Amino acid sequence: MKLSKKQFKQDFEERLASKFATNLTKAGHQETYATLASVVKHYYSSIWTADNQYRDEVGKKQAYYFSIEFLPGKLLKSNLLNLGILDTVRDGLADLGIDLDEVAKVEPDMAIGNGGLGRLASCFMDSLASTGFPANGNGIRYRYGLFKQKIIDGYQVELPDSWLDNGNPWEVRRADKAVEINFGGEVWLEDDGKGKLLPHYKNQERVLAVPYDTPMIGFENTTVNNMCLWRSEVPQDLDLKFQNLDYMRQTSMLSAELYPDDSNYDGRLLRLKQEYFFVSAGLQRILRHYKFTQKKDIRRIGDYIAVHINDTHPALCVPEFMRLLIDEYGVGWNRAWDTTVKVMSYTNHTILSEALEKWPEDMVKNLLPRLYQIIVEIDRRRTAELLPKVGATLVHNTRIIKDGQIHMANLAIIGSHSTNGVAKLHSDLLKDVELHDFYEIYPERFNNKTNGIADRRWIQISNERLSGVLDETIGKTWRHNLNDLSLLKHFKDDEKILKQLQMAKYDNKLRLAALIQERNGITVNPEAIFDVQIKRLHAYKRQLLNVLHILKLYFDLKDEPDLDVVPRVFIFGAKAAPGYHYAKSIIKCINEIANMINNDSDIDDKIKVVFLENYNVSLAEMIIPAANVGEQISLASKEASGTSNMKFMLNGALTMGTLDGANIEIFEAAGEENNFVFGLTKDEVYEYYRNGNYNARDIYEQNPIVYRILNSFIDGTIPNIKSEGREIFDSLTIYNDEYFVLRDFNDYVRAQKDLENLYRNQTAWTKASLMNIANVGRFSSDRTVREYADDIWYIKAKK
Ligand code: GLS
Repeated sequence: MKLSKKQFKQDFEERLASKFATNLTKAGHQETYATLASVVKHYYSSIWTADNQYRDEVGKKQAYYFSIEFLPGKLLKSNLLNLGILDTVRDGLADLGIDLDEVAKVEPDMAIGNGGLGRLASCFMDSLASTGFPANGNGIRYRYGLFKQKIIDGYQVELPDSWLDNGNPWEVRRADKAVEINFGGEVWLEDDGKGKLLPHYKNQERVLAVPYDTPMIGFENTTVNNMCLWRSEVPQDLDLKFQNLDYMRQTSMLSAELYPDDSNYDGRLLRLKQEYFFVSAGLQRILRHYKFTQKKDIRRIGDYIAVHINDTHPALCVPEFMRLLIDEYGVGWNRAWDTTVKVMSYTNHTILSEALEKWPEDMVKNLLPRLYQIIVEIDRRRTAELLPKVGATLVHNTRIIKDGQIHMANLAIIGSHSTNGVAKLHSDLLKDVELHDFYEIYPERFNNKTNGIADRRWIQISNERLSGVLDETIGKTWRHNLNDLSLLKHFKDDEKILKQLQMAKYDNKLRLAALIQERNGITVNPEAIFDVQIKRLHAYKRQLLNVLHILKLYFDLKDEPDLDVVPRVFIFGAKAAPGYHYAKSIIKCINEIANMINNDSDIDDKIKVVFLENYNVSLAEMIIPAANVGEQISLASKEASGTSNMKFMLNGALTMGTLDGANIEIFEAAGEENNFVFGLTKDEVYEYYRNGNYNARDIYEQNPIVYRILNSFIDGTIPNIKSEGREIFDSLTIYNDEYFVLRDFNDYVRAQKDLENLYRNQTAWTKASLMNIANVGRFSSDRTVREYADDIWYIKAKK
């Protein structure tokens, strides 16, 4: 949009006066932020309204991304950037004596997601709007987002994330578009007199779902999509006898809290209720909107909408869409089924067995009696149809209802036309191993869509320093098309450009060093290698392997204080699920090891260990631009894709990584020689599984370095970790090291040595860094969403 600085300043001052009855000299940070957001909202509202109008008139097909998590972070700067007014507003505010960066800090992170899965959904939201696709989000407006992490005495303590206390300026409550959701009670079918069976209900629990819409603004275009988040409330016309506190409490509980577990299935009733709540609400709204705007035959709806099931949490989309089509809109079963399969598509985000949702049949039957009937019928018809074609074994292995449980992945695969994984290796594993039986039956449904990242947030906003160097070196087209970063390759031997890249990195390191000083009271040397591992704390991600290596360096230096090492700052950021004891023990150990090393005068500046508490999107935006190295060291086959690996690459960090998830594609793109590859391959891991011949205890007993390191967890070397140290020691030596940490240790140490050697040669290092940046284009989520749009949803971008 076009905006002059003068106009902006006038709008801002007027709004400040009308909204808060105050002026520039008296306004506090909250008032300044709320005023700014309100002005920005005014700017985009007309674009949003116009785009909605356009969609209704043109009636093009739209996609709806159903996700139980989104992780947008802060929206102020990205809205400004996408509207094309970031610089104007920054300058205008500066004229008024206000620092935009300070104002931006006031906004709470919108953290209604756990980790990679939720963040991916938000990257997609940005990219869908920025590439001009009509595609909307659908989720839950949790009153409390992901917990805030405090580190107290080395332990993780969880505090509530009450992010809505000061209001949310971006959202629009649409009470007129509320829908009702029903749970429990009894249902029976009765002939309607014309030979049609219709459901009748008794004693249902009624909940109102109220949508809150947040605009997803495209980058310098006219597209504004909608992220619709549902809040649960008590229906206003509810009989007085139900209007009791208990009922109100229960109802508001539904959208009260995000489940704080990543890649883990939680079998609690409330979670199942949440899943049905946002699925039913979203589908009802879509169908109503279709009826209202298109006025076309409901049986053609498959030509106008695509619904995406993001992981299994929204898999109830399949039976709920069937229910709505059949019971509410009078469509016959066969037509409803064909339409459902045509409309739905599904992404699998993990092969970890603990993440695969299965709900007890009785639970589903009691909570969602009509849906249960429909699921049983889907299963029955499919079994009857497929038995003669593919035989009993395949049918049995792929049934939706098995052993008294409803298998959500099976429901999603069967009820949709597309199942994709999120990186090549992961998609291959789905086809070849994890979902092989499904692949035998529906080979055409399987495909890969390698994840991507919203590059605008992950460089233009978070790394202005590097962005500036790029603009000056290769022009600005990369800001619209990330593939244009490949132009940078021409400069790989240009000393001047390499120097500038180094300086940009150095400045970002200074910024992070200041933050570390402020938050942790630790002084770090900006010349040191900033070696970063930021992600959820999970055993398969192997933060522990990183820790063992740090201990090795520490003991090496204790033995030989004059050892010639390149100084390193090891930086961690990670939340553990509150109930994940082992992960919390690792956090405690990292913090105690940090205390031990940082306060050891023998070590001086050579190693520093920093655990930054409350890792979230905003913190990632500070850390990643300053990283020299990104640790992507999951056990091969376990990390479906990873996406922080792409953010590090974009910001010129080198990857220390295993051949897992999207790392493999990163190494392909940027060259193994420009990164550090180590560890077992997926095939070697599976070979161990087949033979059952891994013996971690042998490594512990036979490798004196490993022996010493592991003993330090239990012999008092590392202070204050009595039970936690024991737990970790036992997991490796007695419980046979589930994630092959000890098996990969030597090769990891070797790769770390290679890394150190390369860092000694700053020109060679920066060249490798440049090659990573230059080859990152394909990891833009603009590319990813285009593939979804073309191959799965069949939607077209606005020209
Ligand atoms: C995850 C995977 O663990 C990540 O590897 C992946 O990048 C992400 C997005 O596809 O999805 N699955 C999950 O349950 N949480 C994740 O972060």
